[in-house]
Amino acid sequence: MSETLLYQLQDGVAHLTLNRPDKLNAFTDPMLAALEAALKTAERDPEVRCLVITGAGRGFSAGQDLAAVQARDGQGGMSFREHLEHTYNRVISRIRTIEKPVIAAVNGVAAGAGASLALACDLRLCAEEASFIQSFVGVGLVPDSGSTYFLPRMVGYPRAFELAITAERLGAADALALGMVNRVLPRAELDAAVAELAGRLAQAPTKAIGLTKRAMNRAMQGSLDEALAYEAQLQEIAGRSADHAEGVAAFLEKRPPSFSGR
Ligand code: T3D
Repeated sequence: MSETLLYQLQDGVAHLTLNRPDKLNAFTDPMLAALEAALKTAERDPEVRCLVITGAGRGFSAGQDLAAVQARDGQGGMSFREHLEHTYNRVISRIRTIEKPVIAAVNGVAAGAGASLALACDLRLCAEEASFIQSFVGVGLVPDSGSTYFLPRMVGYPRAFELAITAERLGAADALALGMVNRVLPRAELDAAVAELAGRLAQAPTKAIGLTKRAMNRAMQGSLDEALAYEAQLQEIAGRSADHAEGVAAFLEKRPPSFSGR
């Protein structure tokens, strides 16, 4: 897809690899544009039933490339607001609205917007060496790319605020204890664990999973009554899917289901 963002589709799983390993996969504008395009491709391709985002080398992503920020400022480039709206916000919104599961395979440090990207994914599997840093304050910025939204919801306001204003480096084990990540594995076992989970999700009823994601996204924002009503509305759609019929038939026929994603 691009030099800085690798895209590979295999057995129903789209693998998106941030690829600037010498800079810990810090984001440049071309990389963010490629990431947005890759997410769009994966969303539209019915063959894709699960996505995995990871980083090449020893880092997941060190967030915004700070040399690029300096260059942009020096050249009187986009304002911060314009920049976020044209790049990060589009990527994060796409991850939240794509109705397919998105796994972050956090292979190393995830800092600044790199941490936000990981938090925006549906599931996080981490290497023991992985860590999360809300680095923004270190460069005089506020958390962006969704961190103010995701972090307090995951760990509660007091800890989220503390992490944001101290830029404390949170190791994988502590992130697990706080409920920020799903699993922590030795680095040598991470790829196999991600492949096993992604492979399983790529065989699962994609429509039901996508609608579950939509419902939970909405429930995080609204009241219980709204959540109950919206669940009922989405169940109407899921209930009419081929995978629902297949799941019921397989259960009654005492055989494993073969889901098609329709
Ligand atoms: O523009 C907007 O729209 C605003 C958006 C902002 C979003 C943000 O993400 S703001 C936060 C930006 N990120 C940071 O402040 C993190 C900066 N990096 C670090 O603090 C450290 O690199 C880490 C703690 C993440 C890792 O430390 P360490 O010791 O493992 O690695 P290192 O030696 O610092 O980095 C390795 C290389 O990557 C090094 O390059 P070199 O010297 O070998 O050529 C380093 O300069 C480079 N690198 C790391 N992070 C960035 C980076 N280069 C550019 N930008 C970076 N963010």
